[in-house]
Amino acid sequence: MTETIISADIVESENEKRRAELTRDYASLGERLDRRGIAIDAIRDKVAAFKVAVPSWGVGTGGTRFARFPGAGEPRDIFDKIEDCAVIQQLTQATPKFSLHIPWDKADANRLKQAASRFGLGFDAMNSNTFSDARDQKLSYKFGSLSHADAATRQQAVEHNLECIEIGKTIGSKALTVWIGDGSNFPGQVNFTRQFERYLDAMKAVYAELPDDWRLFTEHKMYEPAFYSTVVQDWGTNYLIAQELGPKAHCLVDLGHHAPNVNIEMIVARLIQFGKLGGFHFNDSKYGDDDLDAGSIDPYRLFLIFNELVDAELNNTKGFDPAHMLDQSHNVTDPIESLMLSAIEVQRAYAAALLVDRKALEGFQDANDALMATQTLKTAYRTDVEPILAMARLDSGGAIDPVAAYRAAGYRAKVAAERPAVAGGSGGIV
Ligand SMILES: [Mn+2]
Repeated sequence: MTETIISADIVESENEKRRAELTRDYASLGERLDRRGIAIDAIRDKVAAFKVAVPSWGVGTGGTRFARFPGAGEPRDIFDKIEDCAVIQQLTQATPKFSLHIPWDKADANRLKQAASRFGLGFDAMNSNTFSDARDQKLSYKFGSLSHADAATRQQAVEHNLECIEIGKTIGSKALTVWIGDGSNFPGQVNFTRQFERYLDAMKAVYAELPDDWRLFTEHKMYEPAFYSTVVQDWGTNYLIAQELGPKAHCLVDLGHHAPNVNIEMIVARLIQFGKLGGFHFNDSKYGDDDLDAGSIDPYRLFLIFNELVDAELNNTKGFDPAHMLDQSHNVTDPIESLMLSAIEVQRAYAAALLVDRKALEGFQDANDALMATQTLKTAYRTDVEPILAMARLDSGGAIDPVAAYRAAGYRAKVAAERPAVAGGSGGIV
């Protein structure tokens, strides 16, 4: 029996307030979907089975390069973070796994395992960090890590990634995500080719130690912290890396890591087609790597990405098994509330994409009927799938309205009293 943090009575009484309306809304939507030849229960079951991992660094308040304004009751260490993740899972039933960041979350592996299993949580991908210097680190990453000009610094970065794999093996993780900040700030500062060669050599050393049942995710990002050139700057370079390394290497797509207006759904389709889509860091952006809440700026783009994912899922595309993770920075909201709603937004995009009439769409595409083809997508996107999402949560033991239940429980005020504010913390803005 796993423990829960929010009292079951509170969740139940909050659900009771909304159960009758939800039942009616679900029946009404079910009738409308039935007219379109869609069985609502089948969609609900798929949504209930859809999970997205929470980043451990997401439950702390983030910051910008200008300042960080800490929130009340911020987690002080990984064990507080695990409790916050447990709340998110309890109320949404969408996030049974969370992702560790090393060295921020370094702790005794047995304690980590015990703390997670108390709440029935598991560990998602391990995330290494060679984009900042750890306190006791010998060589600095100021001028790069895995692609550094100095062999000893590269070796140190390789060893850090191997350590992440070792920790992950003991706690049951099955993937390593590598994002580096390496690049340059001035034309001429680095030789692009030599720098990338050094990176590939270092990554080959990491890949060589990857267990057979693990996957290696490399994450591209156009710029920042490097402002002139970045070693792993786009999906093309990312694809080259995955090809060079081998079958266990895949590309990770962070939605905020592209130039504005880039057609991310098309990148996703390409990576699927060539068997190299590893997974996602979901978030949203207006200008750059804003790390805003998933679906908060451009929910249609999120839907269009899921349109590609559902297409691959329904086609039983070989090797298609993307990892889903949130990667956001919460500066003005309660991180737990943002992460709950973001997990739901991702499920919403998935649910809506499941409603696309794919046979009709293919017909319109073959007939060059652009207007009806795009309307076919819009019909699915415009469908309010909220009753499906809420019913999936309710059936799984979660909350019909997770934010309402969370607020009714007074969790934030409770932890604010228990967790004195700490300077700095480990809120990430990656
Ligand atoms: Mn990311």
